[in-house]
This record gives sequence, structure tokens and C-alpha cells, in this order.
Amino acid sequence: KLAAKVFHVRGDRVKLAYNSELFEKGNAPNILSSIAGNIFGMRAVRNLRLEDIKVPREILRSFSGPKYGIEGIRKFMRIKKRPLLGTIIKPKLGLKTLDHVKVAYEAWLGGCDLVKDDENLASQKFNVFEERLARSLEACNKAEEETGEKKAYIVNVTAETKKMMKRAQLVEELGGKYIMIDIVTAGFSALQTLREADFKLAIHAHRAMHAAFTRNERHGISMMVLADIARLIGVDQLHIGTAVGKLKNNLEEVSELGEEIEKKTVKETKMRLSQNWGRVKSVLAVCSGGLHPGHVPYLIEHLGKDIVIQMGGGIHGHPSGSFRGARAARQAIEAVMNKKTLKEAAGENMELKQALDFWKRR
Ligand code: CAP
Ligand code: MG
Repeated sequence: KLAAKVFHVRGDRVKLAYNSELFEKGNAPNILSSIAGNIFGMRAVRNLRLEDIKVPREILRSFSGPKYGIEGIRKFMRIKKRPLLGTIIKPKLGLKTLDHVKVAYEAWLGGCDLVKDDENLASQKFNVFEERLARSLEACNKAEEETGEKKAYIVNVTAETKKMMKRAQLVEELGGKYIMIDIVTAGFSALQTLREADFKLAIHAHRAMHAAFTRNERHGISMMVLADIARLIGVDQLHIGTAVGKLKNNLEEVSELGEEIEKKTVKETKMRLSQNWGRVKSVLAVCSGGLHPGHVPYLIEHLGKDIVIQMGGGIHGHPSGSFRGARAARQAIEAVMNKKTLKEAAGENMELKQALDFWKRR
């Protein structure tokens, strides 16, 4: 009765169904230990790639899902239609706390909605978590007052789980809006603990280390599966790639990923099973990795407006610094929202013109 059933074989593609009694409800590690565990190492299998999973309602309902989702984020950030603009403080590591905060403040003033820590910034000697959090939130509040816009600091809480929970607690006490967790290196059990503590914080999911198993088309686990697990457990934002930036991913894969995390139902395609997400909220797609203002029209045209466009070097590498780099990025988004070409907008915005000239040569 409980045996898995192979119900479709076409060439090297196989579909199989598991009886949901085989899994403990609400237990993400347990599900993966079955469908993505020993099988990869079986001598009988030379290569294997888990392309997608389709989660039945009784399992969907046993997880929290996103707390905010796209609608909730747009509501608390008061951004109705346009993509959100995010940046990552660069250099990734090495800035002392006050220098980190200064860069963040300039980015918010310049027009970024979100400023996040890089994925490998935690609580190093040169930039201790508690101090960075307190000073960055002060700067964030100041930038909100000065710009009249909602701003958010996405602090990276990734750590051993008990420490991570304490850090998230502190963010909530200090009035933060978001936390960030590296979901692969932290682990799915830690992500469940963080989500199920139900902090009033939106969860930004970084996927560092995913390419260790998602990149090889012949062996591993696709980003589609990782996106499903992230939505199931309940992140609010998730990196899905860019199709244009520095990291390997192609447009078809990225746009299907975007649908998988944003839509209520998704149709079957050659790479994806259909899925009805029922009451599970959407997840806001984060496009990041080697992006600069010149990429904005392509991203919006191909991935829509329900995205975070995130630029690290693409903002802080601007010839006139972070403030003007953020202005250039925001000018690019406003141009597309006002149906102007970047060339037209560059004619009216010096920072954007400088950025386009600068990045064109790279
Ligand atoms: C981007 C980034 C992000 C990558 C992650 C970096 O910085 O901060 O971590 O986007 O990749 O460290 O490379 P830049 P993905 O904007 O300076 O490239 O989004 O594909 O998960
Ligand atoms: Mg990074």
C-alpha cells in the first residue's frame, strides 16, 4: 500500500508518486530524506536529478507557508506596483560597523528600499551583529524620515539555531521589518524553527551553496525543488537568479521559478510539474547577481514587476559612489515604470547616464 509508484517513464524522465502516509507532516527534513536522500548514492544509479516535486494538500497544510508574501510586503513597504530596489553592502566583508552603516544610509537616501547584509556577513570581529543591527536600524529610521519613504534593513541572522533565534528576537525588539537567513547552509530544520517562531519579521531567503547541487544538469536537485521547500516552510523573499547577471541561470528556468513561487497554481512544463498552492501565500522573487541599472528593462520585461531588483557592485561601484549609484538604479526603475527608455531617462538624470556609460564598458 505504501510503496512508491512509477506512473510515467519517457526516455530518461520518470515520474513517481509516494503515498503521503510515508512522510511526517510538517517535517521538511524528513520529506527530503525520503525523496532526495540515499537514492542519489545508489550504485544502481549513475546520475540522478530531482527536477520538481508536487505537494499534496494534506502536506501543504502541515507547514506555515509565507507570513507576508508579495501582498504583505508591498503593504508594509507601501510600494504598490513597481519592483522593489535592494542593495547588498559591499565590500562583502571587512567594513567596520560604522562604515557599513554609512554605506547603507547613502543607499537608502539614494533610493534603495531595502539594504541587506551579504550572505557571509554574520558577527565577525570587525562588524559585530548587535552593534550593526542597532546602528543600521537608526540609520534606516533616519533615511525614512528624510525621504518620506518606507525603508528596510535586512540583517543576516544566519548562525547556530539558538543564536539565530536570539538574533531574530533582538531584531523584532528593535523594530526591524526583516531578517535574512542563508537557507541551505543554515538548514531546513533551522528555517522551520525560525519561521514557526512566527516573529513579526519578513524572511529574506538567500540560497548560497545551492549551486553545489542545482547547477549540474545530470546530477543533483533543481532550484525548482529548493524553491518549493522554501515556499512550503514559509520564506517571504527568495533569490531566483537573473538570466543576465554574473551567475549561471537561463531565462526559461528563472521565469518558471518566478511563477512557481508567485502563482497560486502553476501548469506543467517540460521542467516543472503542475502545482496548486491552495492558501499558501506567494513569495517575492529576488533578482540579484552582477546586476546594474542597464539590466532593469530586461528584468522587468521578462520577469515582471513583482520582483526585488538587487544590485551590490552595480550600485556601490558607480563612479560617483553609493548614493549616486542608488539614484541611478532607482532612475532606471522609474524610467521603465514611466514607459521611458533608459536613453531618454539618462538625458534627464546624470547619475543614470554615468552608470550606463560606466557599465557599458564592462
Ligand atoms: C550579489 C550577491 C548575491 C548574489 C547571490 C553576491 O552581489 O550579493 O549574494 O546575487 O546569487 O554576493 O554575489 P552583486 P543568487 O550584486 O555585487 O553581484 O542571487 O543567484 O542567489
Ligand atoms: Mg551576496
